[in-house]
Amino acid sequence: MAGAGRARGGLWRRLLLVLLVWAGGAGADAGAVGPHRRFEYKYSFKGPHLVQADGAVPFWVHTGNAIPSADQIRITPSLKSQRGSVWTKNKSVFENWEVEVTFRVTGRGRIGADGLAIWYTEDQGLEGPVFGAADDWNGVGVFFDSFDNDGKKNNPVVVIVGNNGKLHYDHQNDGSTQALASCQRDFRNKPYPVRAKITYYQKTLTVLINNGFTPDKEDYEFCAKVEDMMLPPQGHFGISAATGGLADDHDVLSFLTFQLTEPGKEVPVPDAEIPEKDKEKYQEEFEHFQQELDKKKEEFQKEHPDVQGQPAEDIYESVGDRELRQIFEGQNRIHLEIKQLNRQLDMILDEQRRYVSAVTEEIAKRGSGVPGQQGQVSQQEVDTIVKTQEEVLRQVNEMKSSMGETLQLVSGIQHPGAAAGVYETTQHFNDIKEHLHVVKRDIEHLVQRNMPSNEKPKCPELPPFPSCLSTTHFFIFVAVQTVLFIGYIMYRTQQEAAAKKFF
Ligand SMILES: [Ca+2]
Ligand SMILES: [Ca+2]
Repeated sequence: MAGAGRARGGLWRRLLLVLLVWAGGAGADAGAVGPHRRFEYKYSFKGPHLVQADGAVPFWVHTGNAIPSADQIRITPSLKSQRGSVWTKNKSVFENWEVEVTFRVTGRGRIGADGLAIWYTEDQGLEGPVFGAADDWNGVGVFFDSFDNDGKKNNPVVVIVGNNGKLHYDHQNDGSTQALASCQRDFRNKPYPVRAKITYYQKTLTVLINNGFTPDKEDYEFCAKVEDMMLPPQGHFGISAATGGLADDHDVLSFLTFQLTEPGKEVPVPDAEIPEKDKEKYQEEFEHFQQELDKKKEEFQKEHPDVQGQPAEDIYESVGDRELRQIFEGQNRIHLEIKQLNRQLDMILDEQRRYVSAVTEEIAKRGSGVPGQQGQVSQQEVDTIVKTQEEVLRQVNEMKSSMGETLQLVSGIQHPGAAAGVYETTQHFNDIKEHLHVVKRDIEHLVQRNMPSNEKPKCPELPPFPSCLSTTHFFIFVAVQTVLFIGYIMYRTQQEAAAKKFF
């Protein structure tokens, strides 16, 4: 009994701590201009004790091929033609809300299918053809569509589709004909879980995505926004997924719902205490977990009396793990370098803009002043310079967009074996190289044109080309040659005479 008492004490301490954390969060929010944000545990799930002993998720129903476990819900396993979904049991009545969903879409194929959907609908869409959930829904679906049904090479994509209960989802066109907003994001096979933050506040639905490339949980990027969106006043939150001929694992790690209250409006009163029946049930669950944990701990210590602290597999990493880690770290570095390069390009662009505006001002001044003064650059020349400058600006802009695309590409590169990604990156670098060449050429042009024509340095006058042979020199030369020739003949004659005498 002493063990149970300790467990109960632990539980209440933990509950108190959680309440304090929430209260702290609420206090911080109240100080800011933003809405009051309250965690709604009846519309949320999260590991590490996600399921009860009977395999059910408290306050949620799951259908189809969904498999809840302690730390996640596998909405579909990576098998062909699977469908699964999870829905809140109760309808929420929040006028404004926010959900934070953490999930992983993983598969061994370069392409996956079909995708995952986050829902807010009037009724639970327990079974159906729209990413594992029912069609003709009344509410909104945010689709993470992996497979490119319309062949426009624009998947994976995030699409928001609203429905009043009468619309049939246009699966063949990836819902592009019905999309209220969308953004292209690769959410498959990321090193960290992908996070989606969907906010419905003052009739505006906003979707932010953390693409799972860094461990930073708050690294959200804007994806899409729909204004003046009317949603049913009461509805179920849900998440569903489906596979087709191709298949991915669709795993949801957490689904956290918050009720938002506009500043100045009355903050909802906390829920009444947990019903006695539920309380007993959870208490029992908790004690069960606690006992099991203690038992496992004791067993482990008996079996491994010399091991302290962390288990061995956490201390050592395998060769494969290390390689993966190194590749990932390398890619992160590339990512950062390109980001920095992008910033530097921005700075260059700014400088160019300033230069152009300065030149334009100068032209304006000249235009109003006395035209055509000696030693000044002509109007035409300045115009040419401005045009060239504009061309350079355009090129740098193009380069910037190229860099942006490359950045996205690098973010999109997956683990080793993504040959196509690498190929495309190489292509991009080649493109950038070409752009750089164009910019270089333009700058050379610019340098040439910048030099006013009348200031071009003149070559010094060359002295008259010297005539190599004057008449006098010629005669002297001929005379010297003649003397030498005669001398030689005389010498030869003497030698021959001497030789004859000898014989
Ligand atoms: Ca699709
Ligand atoms: Ca498509």
